[in-house]
Amino acid sequence: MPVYPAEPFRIKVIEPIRRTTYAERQQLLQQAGYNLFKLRAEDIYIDLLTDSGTTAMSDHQWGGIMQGDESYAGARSFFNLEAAVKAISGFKHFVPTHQGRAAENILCTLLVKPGDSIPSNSHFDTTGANIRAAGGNPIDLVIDEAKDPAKPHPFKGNMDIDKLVSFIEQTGIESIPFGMLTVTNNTVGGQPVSMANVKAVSEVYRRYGIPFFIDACRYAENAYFIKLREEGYASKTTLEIAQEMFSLSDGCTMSAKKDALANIGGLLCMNDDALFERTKQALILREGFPTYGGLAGRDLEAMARGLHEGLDEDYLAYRLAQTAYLGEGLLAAGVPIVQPPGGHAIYVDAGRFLPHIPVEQFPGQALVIEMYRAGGVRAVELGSVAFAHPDPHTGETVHSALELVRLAIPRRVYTQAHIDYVIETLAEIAARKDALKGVRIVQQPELLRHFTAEFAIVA
Ligand code: P61
Repeated sequence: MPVYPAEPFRIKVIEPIRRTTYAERQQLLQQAGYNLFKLRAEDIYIDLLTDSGTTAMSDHQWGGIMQGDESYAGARSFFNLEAAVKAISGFKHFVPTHQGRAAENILCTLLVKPGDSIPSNSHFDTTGANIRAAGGNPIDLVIDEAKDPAKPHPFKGNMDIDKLVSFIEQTGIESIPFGMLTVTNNTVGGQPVSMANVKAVSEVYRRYGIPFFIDACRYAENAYFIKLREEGYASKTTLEIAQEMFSLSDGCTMSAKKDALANIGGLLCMNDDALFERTKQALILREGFPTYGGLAGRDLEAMARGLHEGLDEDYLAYRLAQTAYLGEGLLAAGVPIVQPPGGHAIYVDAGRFLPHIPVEQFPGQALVIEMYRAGGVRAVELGSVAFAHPDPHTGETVHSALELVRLAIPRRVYTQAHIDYVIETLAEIAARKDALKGVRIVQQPELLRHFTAEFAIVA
């Protein structure tokens, strides 16, 4: 039996959740066009849609909410945030933004020209969409091991350095305004990137004079994986590991809704003085004045305090062990997952779990529908619904390499009994999985279709 880690906190405030009946869920699914983004959250029992913005904040953070300085310019809360950002990241400049994607949007608007390419280990969908919206091409160069869900690798999120070098050689540096690296690598399963890999990526980008931006949403979980798994880091603090990682780059985008333990917020950090001047202008146009960036002073305060708490090693040990507990429980129930378990989520290999459903009928979507119908559990499809796109040359649909379903764990929210309930729900589905049916898309938007597309069950 996997061991459930004891929580390094106790509960001071609770939020009731309600179990619906099977018949209610059947009807709610139909009304939602079988898209779980369209359900009302209060009709969900265990919500594993995302770990983004769903954190339970601490009493210290809630205290900061009361003390937020709401001044338009020069608020005290901004300077508290600045102190935290500088202590952890060491970057010369930063602006707050309302979310991670706003930071990506500003960076892409300022630097990407039509026809440019931005390499990364794997871009998340918002990053890819922001690059495409500016006319560029997001390029994923993750190591081959990441493409095999069953294959364990301690740093499965790594960039393939050989692929990066040949990509740069073939493309030419004129068409690569900056390069990225996502830590942890959400797209391939919340998998960490090793410090050795960050160093190698940094060395390549610097050799070619390409500015290096880290997508740092889950940098603290990544730092703790490095501490646990990489030689030479066991006695370093996660803060020291994070500082070393950031020092190898030229800037970062960050959604504060993950490892900064906040419900809203983002950051765009950089060392380049000229780029920072342009960033402030773009920020004023889109988000707000540079000392609040689209957020209330209280949000800046919650972020400042959350950034420190997110690096706490008792919390990180608990966090990663809770995720591993869910992963091991699912494996024991015969549910194939991306191995090893990631930091913020377990990714079920729906393609392998439901081999009788072809990719054109979206096995991942079929599974998330059934998880809700059977147990009121919400997860998200991260397969061909989220990632399939037309080939730029032939126009034909390129399906996702993997048909995954993500069970993301909100930080400090659910207990062992909740996690056990999720395992039991999937175990029950596993026993009758061959009867599950695929889906087809009835309507969809042009970009980021998984948020709003509607489906019908294939007869
Ligand atoms: C998530 F279904 N992630 O994982 P923002 N980079 C990375 C992210 O994971 C990320 C962002 C940038 C989310 C929220 C989400 O289609 C979806 O603060 C590695 O959300 O703008 C966000 O940060 C963007 C879920 C986003 C989705 C888009 O659940």
